[in-house]
Amino acid sequence: MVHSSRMKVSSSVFVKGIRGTDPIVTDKLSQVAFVGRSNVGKSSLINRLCNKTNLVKVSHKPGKTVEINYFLINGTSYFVDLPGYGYARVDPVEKEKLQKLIIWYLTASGAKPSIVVLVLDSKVGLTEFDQQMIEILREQNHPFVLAANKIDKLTQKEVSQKLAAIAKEAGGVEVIPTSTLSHDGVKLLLQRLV
Ligand SMILES: Nc1nc2c(ncn2[C@@H]2O[C@H](COP(=O)(O)OP(=O)(O)OP(=O)(O)O)[C@@H](O)[C@H]2O)c(=O)[nH]1
Ligand SMILES: [Mg+2]
Repeated sequence: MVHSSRMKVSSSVFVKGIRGTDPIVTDKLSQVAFVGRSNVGKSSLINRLCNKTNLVKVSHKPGKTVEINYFLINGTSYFVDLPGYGYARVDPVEKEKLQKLIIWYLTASGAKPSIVVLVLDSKVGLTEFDQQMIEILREQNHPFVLAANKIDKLTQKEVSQKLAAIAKEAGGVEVIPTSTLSHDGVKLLLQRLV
């Protein structure tokens, strides 16, 4: 990542999508990985962080991202957009495949992300799947932060309550409230990824 106190994304380019072993996984450039339940806004957050509307495809339907997508940021690091897990209405066979791909990336691929952003829907809070993901991240010693996204769906008061609950349940992990609609927290999150 760029060594500046005020990180800015001045270029972002799609490199490739992978579904398994690939040299890019152990590339020497650092990678910031975005994981979380399907439909929480991982791809939208990457677009917002990069100031683009269409770098990554997003959809109202969960299960939009089906590969591990690499984006080159400022020519110096990667944002890695992972498929989502745990959405009830996604086809079970496809769900299982995506789940395996996510677990492979985090545990067996050899990837050493400099930080993982675990994205949540702040209205939903931490699900059992998210707790399992936190366990995996801890076991694998991947540094991570939580992005509590979609805070635009909550009132100010609800945001405080939800954030406190999430922070408590996550056991002291840093929680950054974000919205890709209002842009709240996006700059803060970006600084955290430097
Ligand atoms: N209200 C609100 N909606 C959001 C926000 N961020 C994303 N969305 C919407 O949530 C839906 C899913 O967004 P995506 O970015 O595709 O979510 P994802 O986590 O990448 O989903 P998968 O690829 O299926 O894992 C889209 O309809 C987005 O417009 C937000 O901050 N607030
Ligand atoms: Mg996505």
